[in-house]
Amino acid sequence: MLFPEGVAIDGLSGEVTPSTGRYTKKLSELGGLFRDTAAFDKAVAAGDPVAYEVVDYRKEECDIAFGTTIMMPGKIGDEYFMTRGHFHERKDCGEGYYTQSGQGLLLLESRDGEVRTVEMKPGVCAFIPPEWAHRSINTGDEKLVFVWFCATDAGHDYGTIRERGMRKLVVDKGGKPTLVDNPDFA
Ligand code: PAN
Ligand code: ZN
Repeated sequence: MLFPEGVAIDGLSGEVTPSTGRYTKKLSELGGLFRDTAAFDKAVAAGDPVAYEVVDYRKEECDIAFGTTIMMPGKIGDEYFMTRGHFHERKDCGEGYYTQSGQGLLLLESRDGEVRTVEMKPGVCAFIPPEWAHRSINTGDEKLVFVWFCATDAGHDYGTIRERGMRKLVVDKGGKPTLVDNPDFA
């Protein structure tokens, strides 16, 4: 039987207490994500920093799960540190992203090619509808921390975005995050 409990979420560190799992993505695990491969190789060789960390609170016997994503600031070439991005496997599963600290941009793309962005800033909860791929981008100089919540069995389809990329990129143009076409979009 599951029992209720209060879960503390620290809005600055993203720590979840108690948590049920976590993983860390180092830059070297994100090969192919950034266009500037020379800058990528250089950053990996110079220490392979952590790009982001995900902490979760999930019980397989329950339909909802939540947790945090903690994204480090950084850039590879003119692209900011970003998550891999994915569709959910279950076609009826959306998600919410509630930003607690930092600044970012959520890049979304529907199955039929619509592109939208939602600003990620403290106090804003982004609504991610089902069948929209979503990628978070830390456009600020500090950690970007957000709480996510979705169905426990939503599932992650990473392959689609890994293979063909997203239609748009967010690049630093003169210090401003700017949405541009992805020349490599297949
Ligand atoms: C989030 C993401 C998390 C990391 O929990 O999984 O921010 O991003 P990637 O999974 O794209 O690497 C979520 O959207 N879960 O469904
Ligand atoms: Zn998701």
